[in-house]
Parts: sequence; structure tokens; C-alpha cells
Amino acid sequence: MSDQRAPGEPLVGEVRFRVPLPLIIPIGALVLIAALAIGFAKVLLSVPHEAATIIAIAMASNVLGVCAFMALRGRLGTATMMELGAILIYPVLIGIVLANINLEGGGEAAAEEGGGGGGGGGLSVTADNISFDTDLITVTAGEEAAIDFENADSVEHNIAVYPDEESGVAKSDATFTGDIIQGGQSITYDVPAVDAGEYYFQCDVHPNMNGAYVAE
Ligand SMILES: [Cu+2]
Repeated sequence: MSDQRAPGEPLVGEVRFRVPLPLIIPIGALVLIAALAIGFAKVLLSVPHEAATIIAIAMASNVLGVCAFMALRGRLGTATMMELGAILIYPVLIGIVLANINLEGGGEAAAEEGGGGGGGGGLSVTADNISFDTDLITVTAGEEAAIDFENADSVEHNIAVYPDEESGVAKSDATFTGDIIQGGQSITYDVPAVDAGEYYFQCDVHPNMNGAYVAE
């Protein structure tokens, strides 16, 4: 019985062990949850909108999966609980690390996106396998358009703009006729400004390579 204990010692040890835990666990959990929530919010804010949705859904199903597992298994040992906790938390931690790496290079990535997206009038068209990579070229009405044309094919191509398909087929009244370039070459075409409306573009060598040339 308790009388047989050495004076005080085991009792003190037990008290030391038992008193702080009920306090430390909830406080620690709160701090951890707060850190995770803030970190995760940062992740969602720093990635593109589409990715944020996917990450949020993945995280939600992850939580759901772990909860379902715990519910089905009933009582779980501490080790299993910790493993599950780790499974839950790892994607968030990885996300937080990735987000912080992303934030550093964020400015560069955004600038790159702006240039490649064609938002600033940087148009690019590639010809390969006797076809263009697009059947729609959109330009700004009333402004000269610079089109970077890459011929990734083994045969020669160009881009010519016509008022409509009929003119293209007849190869007459061209609004603009780009120089024909050999396979493996690139060129920048400066297409004169046109009024708003729908026009027609084609490769004069292969008129079945064509599309809409829209000024808006
Ligand atoms: Cu062609």
C-alpha cells in the first residue's frame, strides 16, 4: 500500500508527471493547430487559384480519411494515433515549405507568366506536323501585331492574313503575307494594324493550315 512507499518520492514523481500534461496537451494542440491553420492558409494564398482548390480538397479528404479510419478501428494505441497525426500533418508541412520556396521566386514566376501568356501582345504561333498549334490568333484592333512564328516542322511554312477564307483560297487581297521560312527557323512577323473584326489566316504553302484572325 501507499505506506510502503519510500518517503514521498514515487508520489512526487507521479504528481510531476500527471499535473502538467492535461495543461500542456491542450495548449500544445492549440498552438499546433494555429500554426497549421496559418501555414495552410499561406499555402492556399500563394498557389494559383486552381491549385488552391485542389490542395484544399486533397487536405479535406485526407482529414476525412484519417477520421474514418479512426472511427472504423475504434480504440487505437498511442503509436497508431501519432502515425495518423503524422500522415495528416505531413502534406501541410510539405505545402508550407513549398509555399515559402515559391514566395521567394514569386516575382520572377509572375513576370514570366505575364510574358508567355500573351497578355502584353506577345503572340506566338508554332507550325509542326503540317499544322499550326492554334486556329485562333487574337490581336488588338488598330495596333500592329508582332507574331513570333516558329517553324518546328521539316517543311516550309508562313502565316498570311486575309480578309476572309475566300480571299485566302484565292490568295488574293492579302492583308499581310509573311515570309516563307524553312523548317527549324523562326521569325517575327509585324502584321499591320487592322480594324476590329474577324479575318482569316493560313499558310500559303499549305492552305489547309488556317484559322481565324480576330482583332478586338
Ligand atoms: Cu505550311
